[in-house]
Amino acid sequence: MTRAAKASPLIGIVMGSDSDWPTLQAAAWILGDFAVPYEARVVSAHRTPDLMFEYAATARERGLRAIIAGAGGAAHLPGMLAAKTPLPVLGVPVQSKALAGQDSLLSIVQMPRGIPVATFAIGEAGAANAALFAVALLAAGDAALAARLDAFRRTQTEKVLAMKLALPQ
Ligand code: RP5
Repeated sequence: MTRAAKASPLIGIVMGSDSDWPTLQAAAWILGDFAVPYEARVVSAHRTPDLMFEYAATARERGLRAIIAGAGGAAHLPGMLAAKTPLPVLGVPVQSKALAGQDSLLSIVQMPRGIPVATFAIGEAGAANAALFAVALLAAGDAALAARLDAFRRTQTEKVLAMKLALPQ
């Protein structure tokens, strides 16, 4: 376990099944890189509804500042967590087998007015971006973290500027 995963967590990463972990791991890697303490747990809206309620209802008092929630199929987890916590919930649609994650995306994004869920792209890119969004939320009150986010973005820019294309001979 990384140092960021051991310290008192600021970000909760939850998912409906361990089969979602290969996707949600992309969020954990980013938070680890930024040294943001997080926890990662399986909490299913459909199969452990009481645990889901308890997780959401106690998240703020446990010190979490945001929850990244990933699920696939009829993906109620992010919306139901948001219904039970005032913390920002960042929803990650996991790519499902039947509908390639379109079902997950639409289930998460179409929240009725009043209970928002910030919805990210399907799959690993969405998980990574949800973590970067969480970093940005925390960075608003943490100058050192803001500097790390600036550095990350500078590095990304430099990598793109250095890209060379092999032209056909
Ligand atoms: C959802 O059902 C999970 O989020 C997962 O994406 C999907 C399939 O779950 P498993 O059958 O792999 O456990 O609740």
